[in-house]
Amino acid sequence: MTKKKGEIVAGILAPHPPHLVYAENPPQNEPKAECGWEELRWGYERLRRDLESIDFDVMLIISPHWQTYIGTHFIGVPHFESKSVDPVFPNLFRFDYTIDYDVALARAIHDEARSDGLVVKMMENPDFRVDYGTIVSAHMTRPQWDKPLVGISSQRSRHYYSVEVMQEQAITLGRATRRAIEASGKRCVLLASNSLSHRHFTTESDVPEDMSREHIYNHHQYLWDMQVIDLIRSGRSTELMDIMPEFVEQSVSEAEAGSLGWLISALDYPSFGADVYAYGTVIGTGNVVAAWFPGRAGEAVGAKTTPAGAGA
Ligand code: 2X7
Ligand code: FE2
Repeated sequence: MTKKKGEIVAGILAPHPPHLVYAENPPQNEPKAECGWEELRWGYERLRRDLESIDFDVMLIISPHWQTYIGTHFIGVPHFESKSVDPVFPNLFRFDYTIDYDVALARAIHDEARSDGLVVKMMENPDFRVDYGTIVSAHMTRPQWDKPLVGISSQRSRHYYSVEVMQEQAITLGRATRRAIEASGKRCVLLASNSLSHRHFTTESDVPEDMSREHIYNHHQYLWDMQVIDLIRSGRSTELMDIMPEFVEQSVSEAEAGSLGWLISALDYPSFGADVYAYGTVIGTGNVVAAWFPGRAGEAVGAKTTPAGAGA
């Protein structure tokens, strides 16, 4: 019997401010909040509801907070348990995690990426500490923690070389990821864990969840975010990739991690729009929760409502 072809069933832009987990008050997180960042948290809630009707095996994630300077690394250890403490916000995020990893799929992507000329490595250190970006995006998308992850590092070629080199490598990694998924027979959800505009406040209010203090950092950042969201909603992926380098430079976007470029490439430049669940700021950074569902191409809000040629 021939093996069924694997597929990407959802590609999600899943930002990871630790504030969102803090405000959710899950039992795994030690600090407790009164409330906060409802727009984003309720957006994630709607995303979770939509994901309930989709059968999948594994979630793949690139987090900007697992950074590697020589090559792209893949988690090659099947299980981790420990506590993750955010280095910048230890007051908000001290999270006990138990995570299973799909090492076979990670290795298959690693091998495909290597055959395309990328520098790659399987990360096999049993004492590795999972970064908070991975944990926050995974938790907000699937708080049951019942699916294994594939963990992929953020290769910092943007800093070592340039934003254009970063993007080229992210595109290559996306293609390799897609091929490995298809060969695996698995149904996969991909998470690009990053904020959009990323200028942020440098001081914190006494009560972190004081929403009277939360707003976009400045209007230019907001305009960049809206332009990117328009392209996401209307399925103009090629244009999105074309403006990505400038977007990263101008808005200090966390897309510099390569995560969003990887996602768009793995989805093969979707010409259908993503569902946008929420936009909101966290310490002034712009964050969008959005998902492309290839099996529902054409249904997304943006695909129907944005006139051809609008925006940008
Ligand atoms: O890592 C983050 C982030 N990307 C955005 C906002 C706040 C904190 O942490
Ligand atoms: Fe971040």
